[in-house]
Amino acid sequence: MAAEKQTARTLTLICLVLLLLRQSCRTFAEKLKWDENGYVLYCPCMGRFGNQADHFLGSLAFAKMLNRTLAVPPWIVYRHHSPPYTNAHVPYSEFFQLEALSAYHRVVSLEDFMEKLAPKHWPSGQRNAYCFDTAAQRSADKKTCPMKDGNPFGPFWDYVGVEFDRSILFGGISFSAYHQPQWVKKFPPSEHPVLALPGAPAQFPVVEEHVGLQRYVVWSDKMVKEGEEHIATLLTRPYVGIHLRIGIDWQNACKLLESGDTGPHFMASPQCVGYSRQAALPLTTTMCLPDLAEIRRAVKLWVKKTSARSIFIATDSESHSRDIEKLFKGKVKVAILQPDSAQMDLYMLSKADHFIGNCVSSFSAFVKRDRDVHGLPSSFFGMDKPGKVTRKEEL
Ligand code: GFB
Repeated sequence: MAAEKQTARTLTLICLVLLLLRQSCRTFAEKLKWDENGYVLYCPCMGRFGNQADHFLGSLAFAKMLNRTLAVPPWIVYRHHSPPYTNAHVPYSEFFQLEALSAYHRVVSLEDFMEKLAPKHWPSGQRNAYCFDTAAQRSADKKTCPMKDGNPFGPFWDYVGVEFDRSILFGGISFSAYHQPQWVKKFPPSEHPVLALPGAPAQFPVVEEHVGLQRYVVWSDKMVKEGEEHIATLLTRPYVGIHLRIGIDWQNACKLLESGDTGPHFMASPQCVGYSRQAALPLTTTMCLPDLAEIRRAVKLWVKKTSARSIFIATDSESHSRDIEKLFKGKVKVAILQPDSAQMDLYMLSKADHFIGNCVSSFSAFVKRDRDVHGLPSSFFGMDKPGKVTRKEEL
């Protein structure tokens, strides 16, 4: 009897493995099959990681809206200050699972698209660029899309070996859902199979309705493994993660706030002041550029509230780790990583028991969205309860 049960169990296991194998073979084959509904290609040519991630969510939504497969671009990493000084193009799957995006919409990596599909279906000589007519105005003949003009545009398309043959201009339409019918009518996939755009077909910061797409951005196994090792070595739970965006470029950016010309929203600030321009909460200089007093206040508050036993500091410049250590008289461990890739700092912040971010920074915004997906709590410097206070309550 026991032997029969064992055989049945083994058979079930074999069947499951075969089923899984068949499934993954099918997914692989599907990935390589040409999609007659067409493709969206774009360069994540604005800003660094946080900006690119915001744009990515909007672009994913845009591809779904047009029912075209999204060719997921690599992340552009700028190495202005370290050799070889040229941009690195890091495949999406280095940091995140490409397959996880498929739960929302059809995707293929841009690298796979170029290597496996483009030679047959989008060959040299047939590579159209699509751009707003206003963008083409900058070219000598005023009719050419500026696809490869300057950095990061040129190096990006060179990375995937693309030269453009012809430009197709458009105007009077935006990337929002309102213009979906116009896109479909103007560019049917039968005549325009590949919509290659100079920038992301999306807004910055990400619009409210696309914030939730973050759930499909899932850390790669490699990031999880390395990240968990760092957490185990450096920290003791519960830990508070803080993002100090205080470097010189940021100090300059925050100065713009003082002029009052920024309006109710400034960079990623809708994440804490609210998406409605009319009802936006005031954005203070402390929220943009917290001074040491504010950093100490917020850290003290949340360490106490969460009974944290350690603190993780991610920073673009100074860590203030000594000052923070002193606050707790050595009773709370303070750790910094200074990783080779900024994404490892993002991972560490994403997994903290509490996160204190910078409301204006899209780097912090990535962490906040990721935590929201997993129901983890976050606050911001200068704003302990984001989203809890409405304009009405405040008045
Ligand atoms: O990510 P990001 O677009 O966020 O750009 P913001 C900031 C970049 O600075 C990150 C580095 O992608 C990282 O490379 N950085 C910032 C950090 N904070 C940290 C950190 O805690 N750890 C590590 N390892 N690296 C915008 C820019 O930045 O700021 C715009 O995208 C513009 O181009 C504007 O410069 C002023 O939204 O904070």
